[in-house]
Amino acid sequence: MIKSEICSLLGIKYPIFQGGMAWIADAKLSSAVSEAGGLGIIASGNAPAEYIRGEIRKARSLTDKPIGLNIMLMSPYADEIAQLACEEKVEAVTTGAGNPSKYMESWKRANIKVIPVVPSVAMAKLMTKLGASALIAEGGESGGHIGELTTMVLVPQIKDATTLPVIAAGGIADARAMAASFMLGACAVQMGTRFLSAKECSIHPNYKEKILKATDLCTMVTGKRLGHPVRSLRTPFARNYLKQEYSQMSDEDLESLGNGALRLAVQNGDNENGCFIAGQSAALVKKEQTAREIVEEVAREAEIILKRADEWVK
Ligand code: TUI
Repeated sequence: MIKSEICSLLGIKYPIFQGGMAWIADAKLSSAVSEAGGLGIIASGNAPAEYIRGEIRKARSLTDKPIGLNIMLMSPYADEIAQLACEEKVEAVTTGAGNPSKYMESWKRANIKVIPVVPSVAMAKLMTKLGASALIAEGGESGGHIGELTTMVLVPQIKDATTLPVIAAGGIADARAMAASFMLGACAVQMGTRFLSAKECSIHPNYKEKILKATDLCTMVTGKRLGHPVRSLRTPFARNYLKQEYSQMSDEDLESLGNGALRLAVQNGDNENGCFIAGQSAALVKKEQTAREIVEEVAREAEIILKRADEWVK
């Protein structure tokens, strides 16, 4: 079985995380992934703390396996949710879209494993110094808010910059990418887009259909003008947003154009006004499966690929 240091660190069977996707990664999806032996992660996104508390408790009622909480650091509720993680004693906190330094001590005191997303070597060194338990190296192939570098170049650089376990993310939706990640020095992977196809993922059917039909050039990046690039499916919303970035529209109006668009995609399946966040690996997601089928298939096939690796060298 494919195993690594992350499994003993977190008490999970397979070295597979489910990404903390805002509005999407709820109690149902995350508990299904954890039950299957991966690490299910509840996403806080921009949601209020009490809503997240409810999701954590619901997940606890559905699984007794470890669960993670992703804290989106640009959220207006980030302080409260950081505190909530301690109160609810989640096993692991992952962070995104910012620097979690000011929370690290309190999480460590609460015995929570802290696993930040690090988009650069400098951030990896800082998080290592401040006592993170592991690091997620997320390349720009991923969906949502992205950094500058690709997974292929980021993972080995982060690996060289830290002694901590490294989790690869961005562009990973199947066993081949998992095996490749291990070759780059990672000891686990995080998949977001692949789990959008999970039966337990409660996104609108229009969203799921778009993922299953996605092809190679189906995603694009918007938001560069405001300094927060976001990868999503190439839809009328994304095309229009990009057009407005090159128009005279004020920064404030541009920002409000994006507000609520992800929620419209997730809950209403709004093909015109929704922002359908997805990574470049959407084109590799072919069918709907249970979270268990996804976790077990990716783990089993990655093991086969890695075992065969010696056949390539004569
Ligand atoms: O966070 C993500 N993905 C996300 S967050 C999100 S919600 C959002 N929507 C619009 C604009 C911004 C956010 C949707 N998808 N992935 C992890 C990630 N973290 N990617 C990049 C980063 C990151 C960037 C800068 C982590 C740390 C960082 O540090 C900068 C600093 O403060 O030094």
